[in-house]
Amino acid sequence: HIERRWWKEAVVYQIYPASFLDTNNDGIGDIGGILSKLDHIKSLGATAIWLSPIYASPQKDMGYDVADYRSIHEPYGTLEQVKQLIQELHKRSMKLIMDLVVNHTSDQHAWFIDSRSSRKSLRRDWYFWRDPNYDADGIRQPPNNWRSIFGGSAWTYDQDTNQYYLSLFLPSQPDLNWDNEAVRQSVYDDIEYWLDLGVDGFRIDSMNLMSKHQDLPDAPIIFPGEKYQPGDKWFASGPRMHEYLQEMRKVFDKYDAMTVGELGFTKDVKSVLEYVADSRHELNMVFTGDIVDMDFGKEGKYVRDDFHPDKLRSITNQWQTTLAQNGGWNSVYMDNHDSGRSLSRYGSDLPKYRSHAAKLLAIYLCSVSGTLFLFQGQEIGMANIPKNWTIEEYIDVEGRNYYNSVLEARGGDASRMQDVLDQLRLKARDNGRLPMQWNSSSNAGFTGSEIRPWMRVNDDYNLWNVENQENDSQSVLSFWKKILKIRKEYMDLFVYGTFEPIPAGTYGQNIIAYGRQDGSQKVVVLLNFSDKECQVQFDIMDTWRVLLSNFENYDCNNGKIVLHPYQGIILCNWDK
Ligand code: TEU
Ligand code: CA
Repeated sequence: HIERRWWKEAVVYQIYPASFLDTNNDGIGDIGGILSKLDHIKSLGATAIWLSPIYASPQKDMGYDVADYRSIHEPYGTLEQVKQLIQELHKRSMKLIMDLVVNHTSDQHAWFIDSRSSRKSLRRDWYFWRDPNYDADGIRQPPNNWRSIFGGSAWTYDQDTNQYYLSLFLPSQPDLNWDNEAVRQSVYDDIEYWLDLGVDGFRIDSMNLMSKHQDLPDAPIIFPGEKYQPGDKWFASGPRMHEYLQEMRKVFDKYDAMTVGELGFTKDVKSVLEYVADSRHELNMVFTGDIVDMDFGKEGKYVRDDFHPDKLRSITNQWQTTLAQNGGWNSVYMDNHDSGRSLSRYGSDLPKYRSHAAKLLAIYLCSVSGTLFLFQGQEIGMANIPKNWTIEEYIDVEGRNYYNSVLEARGGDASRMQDVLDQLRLKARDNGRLPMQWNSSSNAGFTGSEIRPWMRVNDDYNLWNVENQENDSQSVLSFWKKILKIRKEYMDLFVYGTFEPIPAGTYGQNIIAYGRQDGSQKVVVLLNFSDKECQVQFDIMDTWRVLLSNFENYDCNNGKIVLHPYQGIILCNWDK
């Protein structure tokens, strides 16, 4: 028996503020834009918004570098508008989830400015400061061999005090030292500030990096010959991680706030349960990331490894049969601001498949158990950056750093970079950051037609936009509305019901299939994750009816269902 909670039933719509809607014609999305589209989000069937960071920030990493947790990045708007947003959401019975980025701050945060000012600063220990190492030739080196998640050393040298500070992401994102109690209390104060204003929960950024091994030991050599190595063995899910979460949870519990932690590197079921099992009093759920990483190569994100339905099947079966059954809970998502669009990677954005593939992914997401997270644009089937765009259109620091490092390794020959561009086109974070496509006017209605948006608008906006799809009952948007209604109507089954995996091979390699059940109500979900027609042996004649499919016509005869490319179908055992 699974306990009912509001956050388990939530449909969370993630907004990437810079790319949502610009209302003052500076080319950057803003809170005014969000306020004006609440009815769109509500009509879709979402019950909450997760807002990527809107705090004051020099924007070296699009706001994931916070300079002041209590004030708003000016181009986005004012605190008054955020209060209004909370009010308008609550009026609509919707919730606001904010991003909590406290593994690190910006180097412009007052805490860091103070910490950096002198070795004697009272806040020196709020960050990780260490003396240089000197190699055999007497050359200054970082304190250890950790590699930054964005490339290069994870240490940044400070000339004035002749020490290095730890920066697992950018040099402008120094890691906070959570082992220092004053740091933790200050962060909790900032959290309470927002909860007092009425915020309903947090998505906790880089959650499990907040406790590092206290000796910061060298990383094992995983890539021989490379100077810097992945140090996650020592900086992910460190020794005091659970202690800190339990301490922080006391703050959240005062407000019945929801939490979802971004969990990197730690992947096994047992460890995940230690974060999310109810009895642990830590987090409500985590983003494990394995679905957004399905096409990453072993040697790194941008190394080619094709998507195969087998991967999605086994990841789905693993989490769907373990977390909720052991007092934990799943988050369900395929898209966010850190990844290419799932449509372009696991479905297809070719014109002949695009609409059906987007709906297939919707069927998957809405028919498994957990709290559902959608990313802006997913509801209209937005796609990745077009093939013919050049490297100049990619802005994000992660992809740019990768491109530049390969370019350098290849002697600066830009004509030999096509393979890297192909990988960026699939997985670069920029893909999820193109402006939202509202209508077919120039710049897709995202900003004024004469304005240059901060990121280029996808070439396909003329056809693929909200306005067109609102007026089309066959559109991806109409389908999302329909399926979210069904998910809500049969919440006990789709959100809380049991999950029965149907083993690989039962219906062929390309089909993902599973059963869901609540009491006597059952569904079977059949998903063709390929561009091939597939025949499935399934006798639906007497007991089963079609609850929903992404194709108008289905062909079920003599115990066989013929699934079109990218067809998904939910069969139910009750009369509709
Ligand atoms: O992401 C954490 C993280 O580990 C990412 O580097 C992720 O692995 C990568 O983006 C995949 O390409 C969070 C935020 O979601 C991300 O936007 C920030 O850049 C990062 O933290 C630093 O705050
Ligand atoms: Ca603006």
